Amino acid sequence: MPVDQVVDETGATQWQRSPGGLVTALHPVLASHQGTWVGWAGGTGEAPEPFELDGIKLHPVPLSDSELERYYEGQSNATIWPLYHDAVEQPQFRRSWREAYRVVNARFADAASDVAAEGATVWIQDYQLQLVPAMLRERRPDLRIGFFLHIPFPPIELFMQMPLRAEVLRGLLGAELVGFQQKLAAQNFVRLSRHLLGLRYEGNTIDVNGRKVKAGAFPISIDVAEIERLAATDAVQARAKQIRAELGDPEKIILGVDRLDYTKGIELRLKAYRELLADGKLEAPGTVMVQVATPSRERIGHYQNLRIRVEREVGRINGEYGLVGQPAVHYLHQSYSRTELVALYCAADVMMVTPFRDGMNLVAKEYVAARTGAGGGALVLSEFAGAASELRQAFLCNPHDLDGVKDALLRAVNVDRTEANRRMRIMQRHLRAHDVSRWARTFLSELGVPAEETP
Ligand code: GDG
Repeated sequence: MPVDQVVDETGATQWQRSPGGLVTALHPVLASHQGTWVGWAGGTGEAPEPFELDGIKLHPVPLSDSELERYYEGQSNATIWPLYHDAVEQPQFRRSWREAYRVVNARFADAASDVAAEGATVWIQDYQLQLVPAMLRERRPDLRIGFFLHIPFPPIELFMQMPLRAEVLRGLLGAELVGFQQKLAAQNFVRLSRHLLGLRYEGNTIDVNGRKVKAGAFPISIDVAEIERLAATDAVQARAKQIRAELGDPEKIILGVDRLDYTKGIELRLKAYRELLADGKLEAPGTVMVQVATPSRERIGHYQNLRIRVEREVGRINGEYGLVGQPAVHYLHQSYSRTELVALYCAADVMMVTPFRDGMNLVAKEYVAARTGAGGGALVLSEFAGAASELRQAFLCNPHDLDGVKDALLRAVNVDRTEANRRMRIMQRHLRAHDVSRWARTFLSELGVPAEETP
């Protein structure tokens, strides 16, 4: 759920809305239509009672300790997440995880079925809930059901590895509209329906025993106006200057901001930087790298191994190229406020976004939006991030080709200001016309929601 629990001055626990594009986009629609957000509130054991916050109703669904382990960390994040990201890490398959996935998906379907009014629209989000569309349709045939997948949808050969494959596909086909970040993902899905279930399709419309299911690409975006506004505040500008000063006023700051996830190519980006230092093409402390790696899914083995590898690489770079009081890489395994992130975007000359596979990647879009005022700035972007289809003026690279990444980084570091501004302006114009409200509006109207009821 888009809320965090905070303790106020009196020591009482309160709910607070957490920032984020999805909630910003959906909040107005939910608030004006007595909408309910059904979700997991975090934590295990009994769920909090339903409550209202800022005009929207929140309906928490509980998870037990063992479901957290089997459904969330297991089936969602150790089976589906790696499988859907090109198996960058080996997906793990366990029967007990699958069962927990079914049980929890059914619980979400029950909850949605309980709160939805007659003929209501239900929009289900992401890979943790792929069985819900069909489960909900069975319970409530009167509802209008949409589904959006935030992560990639894999090619047939990979999807076919999953023991739960037919159930997941039938689950998704319970929706009237299944949305993806990319056209290719929608095509994978449509072809898979024929391959696995023998269903016929025309264009992107699948015939499920006489019922039409549409698939389509709806690239998600950010709240551009909010980032632009934040970046323009005196506080953020002052903080950006201060960050530069604290880093020793280097000529160039290279930034990475990611959840510490093996899909994001953090280790690769550090290697590219190290080799450029070794080649003498970059030098520290004239150039400094800052890597924010927000803690994520810390109980899962893949993530624990990644942390060890990344931290070893950071230690190696600083050992070889740092000076007393002047590390070559500042590595921050911490979470930051939104304002601090935007200040970092404003302070950075080069942003590196180098995932091996990423549904979209909002950090790339946030960096571009944050550069509106200050000018300059260069984005190094992996061709395997969904964002690469839109941000064509970035320094694009193939993350599987280390020399290519080094080359893109070097070009970004050395780009002149006029060229940097030209590239940024084109991307900024694109983002302003394609913000997260437009994403939500486009999806909902394709689902058949009347225009006056969309954001
Ligand atoms: C999934 C898909 C798709 C990061 N660290 C902090 C923080 N963040 C914020 C960023 C950005 C968001 O988290 C991360 O979004 P991404 O898109 O980069 O990546 P995923 O988390 O993997 O998201 C992805 C996305 O869903 C949306 O559909 O784009 O492909 O994998 O907004 O700014 N925010 C704060 N502190 C941090 O330390 N406040």
